[in-house]
Parts: sequence; structure tokens; C-alpha cells
Amino acid sequence: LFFASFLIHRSAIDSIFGEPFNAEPPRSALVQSYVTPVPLFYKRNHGPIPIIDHIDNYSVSVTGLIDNPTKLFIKDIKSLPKYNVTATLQCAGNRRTAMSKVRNVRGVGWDVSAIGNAVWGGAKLADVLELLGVPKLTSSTSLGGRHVEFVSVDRCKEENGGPYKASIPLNQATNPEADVLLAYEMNGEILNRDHGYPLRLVVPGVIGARSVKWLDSINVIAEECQGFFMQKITKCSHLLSIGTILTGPQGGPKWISLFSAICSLEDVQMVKPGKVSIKGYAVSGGGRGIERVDISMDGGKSWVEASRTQEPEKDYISEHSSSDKWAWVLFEATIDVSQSTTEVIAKAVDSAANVQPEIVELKRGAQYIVAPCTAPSWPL
Ligand code: MTE
Ligand code: MO
Repeated sequence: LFFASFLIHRSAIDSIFGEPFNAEPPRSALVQSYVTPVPLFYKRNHGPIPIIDHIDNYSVSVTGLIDNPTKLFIKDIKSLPKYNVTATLQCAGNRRTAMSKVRNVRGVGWDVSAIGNAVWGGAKLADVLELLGVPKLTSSTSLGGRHVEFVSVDRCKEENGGPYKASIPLNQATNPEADVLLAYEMNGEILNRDHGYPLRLVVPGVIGARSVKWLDSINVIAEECQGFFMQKITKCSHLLSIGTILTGPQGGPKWISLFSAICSLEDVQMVKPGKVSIKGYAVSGGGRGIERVDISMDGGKSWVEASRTQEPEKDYISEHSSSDKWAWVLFEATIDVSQSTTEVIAKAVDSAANVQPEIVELKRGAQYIVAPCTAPSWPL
């Protein structure tokens, strides 16, 4: 609650008029910890946050192309092995404010903090589906274009008053290595209402829009879900937001693309000449790790390597999963500021040797837009 006062309540006024609640923390607070405390974790909603009580009666119906449609209660999900997966969730519109300086874009005007890294606890979707007779992914499985659709309890105007929904390919849903969770815990605590209590999907490595909160039903369907958020928002956002999405083949997951942001400085900040510490985050999608982060102060002519960490705070160590391939890294470097105005650029490289571009560019006709993380000019 101490942290709550730090959150930027973008919709504080809107909410009086019934608009959804969206919030992001200040960038400097975001990089204080590897595991983002729940009160600092961004919140993105498209409708009123549902209140689900009577938890013993709560169930998720599972229907569609399966032999035995059924209802799953929380106790059924908790009876499966529990996994803790450290995964970074990022909204497709993260950093939209900067993007809107390059091109006119619509949507919530996020700074760089519509992102957070949490330890999600729950059952693996692959285990849940196996329990219901949908076999785990094997190399010989042929799934066609099947998807698994997740339908929520909340209602939103984009769906004409219908529920929020999204889908992921069946081969991702049934692959235990994909670490897709039906999560009931966040950072070792019961999921709170803002983040999907009592049960949400967590799809590591892809845009946050796929991680449906407040699950009501799960349906195995013949092809990608036709809902607004699958067809419009996310497929537009990869054109509209900076460096957020790498598109796969049609119907494939929309992986988060390689991205870094400097968070210890505002876009333009006054500092005293001397040593200045630069801190930020870097993240990539699809389970690719961050290999290095470089910092330049001369427009990309020379670079220094920043130090990187994925060290969880001690409260979370027992919850810590062995692999952090779905998680961001925090980076830090100390630079010497002597000139009157300095532009600092961060550039990340991931384990697939993708390199974050050094200049803001808008690739017209291509399926993505990329930008470096530039922070600021410094008038001294
Ligand atoms: N699930 C439901 N039911 N309703 C929503 O509005 N928003 C999505 C996703 N899941 C949303 C949802 C989007 S766009 C994002 S970025 C993430 O949830 C945000 O998750 P968070 O609020 O827990 O940070
Ligand atoms: Mo989002």
C-alpha cells in the first residue's frame, strides 16, 4: 500500500465515468527490483474489474473440440503439480507515448512501465489439458490450426458488451516447455483482484493481451479466436507500438520483441556533471535470453557493456524457478557526464543474436516498428 501512492493512475478521472482502470509505476520505481512488487505491477483492463466471491463455487468450464466437456474447480487445478514461473508481462502498447512522437497512434498513452516481472504460481495448462484427455505435444502430433480460447468474466465495450477473450495455438497450450500457466498466485501470494483473482492465464514470452484474467471458460477451437483483442488490438499494436511485437506466422504467437528501456532517467533530465548511474530493463520474447546490453553516449560510435542481473529479491528466492528465460534482465552502467548535453542510448542483444536497432525507425510495410531506447538529452 505504501507503493500504491506511487502508481500513476492514468484513468483516475476516467474511472469516475466508468472507464477501465489502467496504471503504471514511475520508471525509476520499476527498476528497483527484479521481481516487481504487486502494487507496482502495471494494470491494464478493458472493463470493470469483476468481483468473484464464493470461491468454492467458482469453476471454469472447458468445452469445444474435446471428448468430455467439464467444469474445473479451483481444487481440481490445485490438485495438479504447482509450478512457479518467473515471467515478464508486457502490454503491446508499452512505450506508446514515445511512439506517438514518430507516428500518430491511438490507445493508452503508456510510458515505459506497462511491463512487470512476477513469479507466477499455478498449474501448467499442458497438465490441465492432459487431465481432460488432450495429449501433451509430441513431435508427431498434428494439430492443424487449432487454438485454445480463453474467455473471461469481465465485459468490455470493444466486444460490444461481451467478455474479454483471446486464444493461443494448441501446440503452445499442450507444450509443457512453453510454461503456460493457469495461475492462482503472484509473487507467492494469492492473485489479487486487479490481476485476475481467482484464476488467470499466464502466457510467457508473448504480449500481455494473451494472458486472460478472471477465467470463465476454456474452449478448444478449430482456428484462432475471432475476438476484438485477437484480431484488432494486438495485430495493430505491432504496427503501432515501438519494438513490442515480433509477428510469427499467421495464427502463431505474437512474441515480445527485443526491447530495452532506460528507467533511471526521464526523457530529458538535468544532472550534475560527473558519474551518473544508468539503470533499466531489457527483455526479449519467445524464451530468448538477453546476452548483453550496451550503452553509448556518442550516438552509437562507441559502446560500454552494462552489467546485468536476474537476481530475485530474498522474499522470492524459495519461489524462484530454475529458468529465467521468460524474464527480463535489469542492467546498470555508470557513465561520466562532462559535456553540456549528452544523449544516452541503450541497446540490447538477445540469445538469438537479435540486436536492438540504434535509431528510431519506422519500417513501413514491414510488420514491426523498432526503436532504441534513447534517454535523454541533458542540458547541464
Ligand atoms: N484479461 C481480461 N479478462 N480483461 C482485460 O482487460 N487485459 C489484457 C490482459 N488480460 C485484460 C486481460 C492486457 S491488454 C494486458 S497487457 C494484461 O492483461 C495486463 O495484465 P495485468 O493487468 O495483470 O498487468
Ligand atoms: Mo495490453
